[in-house]
Amino acid sequence: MSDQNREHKNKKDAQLEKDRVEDKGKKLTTNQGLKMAEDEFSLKAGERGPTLMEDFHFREKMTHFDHERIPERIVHARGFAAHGEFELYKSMEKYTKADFLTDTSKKTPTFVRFSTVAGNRGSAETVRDARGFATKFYTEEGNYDLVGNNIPVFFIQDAIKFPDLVHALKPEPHNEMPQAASAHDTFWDFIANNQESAHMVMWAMSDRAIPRSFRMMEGFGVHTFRLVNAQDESFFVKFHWKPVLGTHSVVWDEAQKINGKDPDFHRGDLWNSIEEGDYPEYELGIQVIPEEDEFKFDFDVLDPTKLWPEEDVPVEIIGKMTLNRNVDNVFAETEQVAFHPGHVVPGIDFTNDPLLQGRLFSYTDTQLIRLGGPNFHELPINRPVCPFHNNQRDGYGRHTINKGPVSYHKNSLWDNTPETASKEEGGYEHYHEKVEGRKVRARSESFKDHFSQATLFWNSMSEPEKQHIINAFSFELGKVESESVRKQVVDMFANVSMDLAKGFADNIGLEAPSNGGSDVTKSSPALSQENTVKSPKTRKVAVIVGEGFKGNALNDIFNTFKSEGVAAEIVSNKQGKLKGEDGTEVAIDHTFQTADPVLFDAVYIAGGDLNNKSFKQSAVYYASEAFKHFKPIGGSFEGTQLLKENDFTDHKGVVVGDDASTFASDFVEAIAAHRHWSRELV
Ligand code: HDD
Repeated sequence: MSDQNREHKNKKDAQLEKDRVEDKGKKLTTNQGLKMAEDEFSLKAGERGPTLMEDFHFREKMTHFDHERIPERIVHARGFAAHGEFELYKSMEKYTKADFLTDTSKKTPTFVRFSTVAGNRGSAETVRDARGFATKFYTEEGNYDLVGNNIPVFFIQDAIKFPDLVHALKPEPHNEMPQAASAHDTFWDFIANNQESAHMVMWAMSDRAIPRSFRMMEGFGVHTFRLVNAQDESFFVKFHWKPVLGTHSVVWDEAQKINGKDPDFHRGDLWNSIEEGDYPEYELGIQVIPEEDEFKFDFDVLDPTKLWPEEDVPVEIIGKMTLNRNVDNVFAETEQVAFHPGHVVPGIDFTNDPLLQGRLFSYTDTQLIRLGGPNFHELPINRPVCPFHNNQRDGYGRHTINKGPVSYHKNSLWDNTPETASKEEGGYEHYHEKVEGRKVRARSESFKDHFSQATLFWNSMSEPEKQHIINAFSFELGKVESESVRKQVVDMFANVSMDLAKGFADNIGLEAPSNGGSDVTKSSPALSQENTVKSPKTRKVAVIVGEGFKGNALNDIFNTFKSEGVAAEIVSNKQGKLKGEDGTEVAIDHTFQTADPVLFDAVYIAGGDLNNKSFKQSAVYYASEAFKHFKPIGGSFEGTQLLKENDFTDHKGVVVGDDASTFASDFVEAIAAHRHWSRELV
C-alpha cells in the first residue's frame, strides 16, 4: 500500500514519508534513472559469446548486490522492530524537566527493536536468552534511547568485562557451535569464574528467558539512571516497561520445538498482531530513589547486578507505549536503527554505574563499523524529528547539504552560529555531580555481595517456576563436557540455595556440597510470573474440526472467542472448506502439515467426523502436545469422546462440554490462566 494517501500517524511517520519509494507499477531504471529495455540478459558478443565489460547495467546491478550485506550486530543480531507512540499519563516535573515526561498533551513517536542476544541474524527466536528491548523516543528535544533488556540485572558489573562475557557466550571459536545457546562449556566456565553473574543467571535459567511473545515481556533499563528537574535536583531512577497483556512464557520443550516449526515465531507474532490491530501496549514505570537515600539500601544502587525490589521501592506507572505500525522495510529501518544509551535529553542523565559508563563508549563505536561511517544519524530511521545543526561535516554517505562557508566554532562571519543554547533555552548541561577520588582499577566493596539477590529471586518463585529453573540448569549443564566446570557451577549455586544446587546436581551426576545455602529469606512477589496479569486477549486456539461438525454450536463458540479477543484458527487434514451437519461452511486456516500445536496457546477439538485414522492420530497429537505443555485443552461432541478415550479429561485446564455458552466461557477462563501447572505436580 502506498503511504502517500494515508494520514501520517505522527511526526516521525511523516518525516519517513520523504524517503519512502513506491516501485510498484513503475518502469525499471538504473540507479542513474535510465530506463532499461532489457533486464534478463547480459550484454554479449554474440548470443553464445562472452559478456562485455561495457555492460554498465550488469556491472551496477551486480556490484550493488555484492555489497548488500553489512556486519550484523556483535550482540543482539537477531531482532525485529515496530513503530509506536508514547503517551504520558501525568507530568513527572517533580523529578525531571524532560519535555516528553512533563507535557501530557504530547504523543512521542517511538521505534522499538526487540532482539535475542547470542544468536546470529538468522538464528531461531525461542532460544533461552535475554531479550533486548530497545526504545527510541523521537522527542522534540532530540532522540532519547532506552536500551534495555527483559531482565532487570546484568551478568557483569564493569563494561571492561563485556568482550569476555560475549566471547564466552557466543559459539565456541574453534568449531562455531552451538548457535544461539548458552548451553556449552565456555559460557558456564565464565559464569563459575565470574560470580557476579549469579543473579542474572537465575533469571536466564528462569521462564523469563523463553518469553511467549515480545508482547508479553517486561522491559528494564537495567542501570540506575538519573532524573534532573528544573530546580537541578537529581533523583536515581530505574525504568520499567510493563506489558498490558502480562508477562508470560513458553515451556522449554515447546520452545525448542517452535525453533524448528517456526524460527520466526516472535517476529511473526509481533507483525501479525500489529497488522490485525491488536496493538502491543506497555506501560512505562519508574522507581525513584532521592539522592539523599543513596546509601539506605543493603545493595549499592550503582551495581547493575541488583534490582530494587518493587515492594521496597514501588513502581510508579507514568505512561503507555502502543506499537501501532510495522516497518516498511526491515533493512532500512530495523537493521539500520542505531541505539545508544548515551542518546539523552535534558532532564535525563547518567550515574557512575561502571557498566553504563562503558556502554557510553561502545555503542557509537559499533555503529561506525556496522553502518560504515559517522553519518549513520542521517539514515531516515535515526534522524531526530527536531532540527539539528552543528559544524560536523563530510564522511562516507553524507546526505545533508550544509550551505555556506562556515563550519567552525567560534566564528564572526555568522555571528557565532550555530550557537549553543543556554540551559533555559533547552541546552543540555551535565548534572553537576561532585566526584573525587584516586585513579584506580578496582571494584567497590559495596559491589561484592553476589548472592543475596540471586536468593531473593529464587525465594520469590512459585514451585513450578523453581522446578523450571532446576530443569534449565540440568539441561544447560548437561551439555557441558567439562566435569570441572559443572562442579564449579554446582558449588557456586549452592551459595544461592541448597535446594537448587541439589536439584540439578543430581540430574547431572554430581553431588551438591555438604554445606552451603543462604540465610536470605526475603522474597519479592512481583518477580514471580504467577502474579502477572491474566488475560485471554490475542491468544491463539487451534480448533480441530472434522467434516459434519455441529455448525450452530461452533458459531456460538467462535462468537464468544471473538468477543473475548481470542483468535480461533481452524486446523484440519487438508486445505479448503469444511461442511457442518447443518450445511454451515468454514474455511480451513492450516493443515496438520503446515501447523503444529506448539504454535498455539490452546487446542480445541470441536468435533465432526474424526474417524479417519490419520486425522484421529493428528488430533490426539495436538491434545498430547498441548497437555505436555500445560496448555488449555477443550473438547465438545466427538472431541470430548476423543479426549476421554485418551485420558485427557479430569485434569486441570481441560474443559469439555456440549453447551456452547458454558463451554466457551469456561474455556476462555482456562485460556486466560495461560498454563495449568498443577498437571505437573500430580
Ligand atoms: Fe548492549 C546492543 C542492551 C550492556 C555493547 N545492547 C544492545 C542492544 C540492546 C542492548 C537491547 C540491541 C540494540 C538494538 O536493537 O539495536 N546492553 C544492553 C543492556 C546492557 C548492555 C540492557 C546492560 C545493562 N552492551 C552492554 C555493554 C556493552 C554493550 C556493557 C559494551 C561495553 N550492546 C553493545 C554493542 C551493541 C549492543 C556492542 C551491539 C549492536 C549495537 O550495540 O548497536 O555496542
